[in-house]
Amino acid sequence: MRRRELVVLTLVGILLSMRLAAGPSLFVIRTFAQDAKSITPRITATEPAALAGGSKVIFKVRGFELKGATELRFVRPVEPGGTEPNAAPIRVEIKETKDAGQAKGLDNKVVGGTQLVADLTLPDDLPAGLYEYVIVTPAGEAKEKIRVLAPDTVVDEKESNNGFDEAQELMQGKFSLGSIQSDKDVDVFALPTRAGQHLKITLISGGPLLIDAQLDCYDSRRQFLAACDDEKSRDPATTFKTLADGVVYICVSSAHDIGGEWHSYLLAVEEVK
Ligand SMILES: [Ca+2]
Ligand SMILES: [Ca+2]
Repeated sequence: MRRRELVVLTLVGILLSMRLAAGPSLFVIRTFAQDAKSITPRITATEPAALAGGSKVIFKVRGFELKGATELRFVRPVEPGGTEPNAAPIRVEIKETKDAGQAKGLDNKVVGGTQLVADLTLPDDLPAGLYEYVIVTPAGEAKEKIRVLAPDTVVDEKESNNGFDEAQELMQGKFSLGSIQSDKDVDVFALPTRAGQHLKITLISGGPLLIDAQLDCYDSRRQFLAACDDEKSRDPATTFKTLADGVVYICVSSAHDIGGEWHSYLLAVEEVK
């Protein structure tokens, strides 16, 4: 028994000394990793939240270490059965890279304190899909993805649309590109529906770190139907079944009543079969 206890004590001693020895080195590794992370270019938000084919648009990207970027390029998504991805024919002119302003109520150490602004020209026949884009900076490359939509499916959100009586019409099969332009802004859309439709409403923000969007849906009698704040990320999505023919009101807002720069979104409506 005594010998077994001695063996156990010795093993515990060895394990403790290994842990003590590993402690400082793990700390050093972690500190190193954080330092490396802080100088790695990274994208946290865009304006707008998606791009439309056949348009000229000012594209703003926020993130870490984007100052001094020399190139922004888009990559065509690989089609099913296709080969390697290749450059998408989106014309890019970088206008400026600079420090970004203070994000409202947020720490720039979390959401990034630099930005890039570019003029984009997208051809009419650019296929819709999820495109990767790459920003080349002196500190390395940052990559993200953005949706490109067919020109005839996109409706720009238009103010004022702050209540049921001034709701903006949104037909099924269309997307709305919008933004919560100011604190307490609410964007209300009127969606014509038929009884018995199973609808899914999805909001994809330009940067869920910077906007915490909320969806609230009401029927034509203005009775509550469905709501969502966060789904898989801070971007909301909700599904419901319509009980009668008529308009469904979709209200987009900030869960914290915060709006302004970097509060862009893409609103999508689809019928679930
Ligand atoms: Ca708005
Ligand atoms: Ca509004």
